[in-house]
Amino acid sequence: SSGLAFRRRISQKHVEILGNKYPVDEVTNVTPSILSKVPLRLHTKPGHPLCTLRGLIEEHFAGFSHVSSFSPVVSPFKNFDELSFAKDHPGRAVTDSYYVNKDMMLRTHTSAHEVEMFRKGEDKWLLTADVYRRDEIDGSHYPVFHQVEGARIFDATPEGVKAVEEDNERLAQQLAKSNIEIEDVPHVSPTNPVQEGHDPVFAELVAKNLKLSLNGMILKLFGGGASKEPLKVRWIEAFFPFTSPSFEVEVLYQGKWLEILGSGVVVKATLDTAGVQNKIGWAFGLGLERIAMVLYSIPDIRLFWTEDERFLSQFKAGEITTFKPYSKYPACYKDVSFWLPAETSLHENDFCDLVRDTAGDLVEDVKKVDQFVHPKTKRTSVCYRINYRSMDRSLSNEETNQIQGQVVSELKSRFGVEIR
Ligand code: FA5
Ligand code: MG
Repeated sequence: SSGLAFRRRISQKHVEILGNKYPVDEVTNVTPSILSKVPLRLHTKPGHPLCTLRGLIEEHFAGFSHVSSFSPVVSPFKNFDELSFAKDHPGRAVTDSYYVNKDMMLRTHTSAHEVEMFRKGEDKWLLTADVYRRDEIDGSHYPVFHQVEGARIFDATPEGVKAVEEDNERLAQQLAKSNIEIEDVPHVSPTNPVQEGHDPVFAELVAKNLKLSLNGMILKLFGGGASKEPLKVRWIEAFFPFTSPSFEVEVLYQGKWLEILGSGVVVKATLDTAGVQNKIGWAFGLGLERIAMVLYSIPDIRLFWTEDERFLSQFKAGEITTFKPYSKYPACYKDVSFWLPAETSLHENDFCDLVRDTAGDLVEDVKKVDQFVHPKTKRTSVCYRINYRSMDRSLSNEETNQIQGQVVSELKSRFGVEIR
């Protein structure tokens, strides 16, 4: 349904992304509002909080090369297959990812470039980029966000073992002097195994190196305050098709555990594909917005995209300061209830994209507030509540009604629903 909806809306044969033209087909579901974000590259704008945070991370990983110039348009092969994703992985669905057409998509994570980076022959690298996922709408979800991917590989030789051991000792000493409280999980376990073909002792040392390196980074980012309370970090067993063992990291911030990254020991298949032999190492991928919202006290993820000087002027390159919110403008709630046509399934993400595409950043939140099946006709009725609120000004009721009117008419013309 998404591809059709898109074509009905912009009846062009091609979409243009960063100067390249891509033919539109029945799979296409990128929207004009998403495409307008691609050239912005917030992580490269000096003074922007995301750019400053990227800089601090690059500073921490001294000696790592860094790249931030890859195009977000990649093949599904690169985003998924090359990273050992199963053929039926849900992330591949058109409801979850943005497809330019059947052959190309917008990357859903920076891991899409792992093989490419390893193929360059780099042993230590960082990569920052914008990534795209179809998702719900609220204050902490946006269909475009930014990730930093990092990796380090060691020679699978006795000298390599020695190098990791020495590095682990150095990193452990740095952490020992700091005010950090770490809840750990075993480096390997029956449910989080060493890969076949990896020396278990070496693999454990590498996992330990990963944890020490990232704990050091977290301490640098979050541990700067004068608080006497120790910084609390917890490691959790995780699963990714392209790492084993795998971990996620959460940081306790203002009473809540916040997931900031995924990581693990790189699967051999990734390095093999990249033509890298006799090496073993780790990789991680972290969300810049997640961390920036906490460090700068930025309350709404849309703010990263605003051009309002009251936002931008508060930040200085290289410095983390607390954001002082300017006045919050009133919210305006509008409901829309409709019958789904019998033969259509309207995914929640289709609805959210339609709203985002019509109302842009004037929409703060979308919630499904009701759904039922009519006992006789068996038709499904749904009701969504849209919260309109500008971050820059007060919206008049006329303006909100007009936007809501557009949402309703788009809904009818794109999906053929019957408004109740
Ligand atoms: C990944 O994207 C993996 N590629 C990470 C990885 C890399 C694992 C290398 C192993 C080795 P995940 O989907 O969990 O994993 O996202 C990683 C981080 O991105 C999350 O921890 C979070 O900080 C951030 N993130 C994920 N989804 C969102 C979102 N919708 N909005 C903001 N940040 C997000
Ligand atoms: Mg995750």
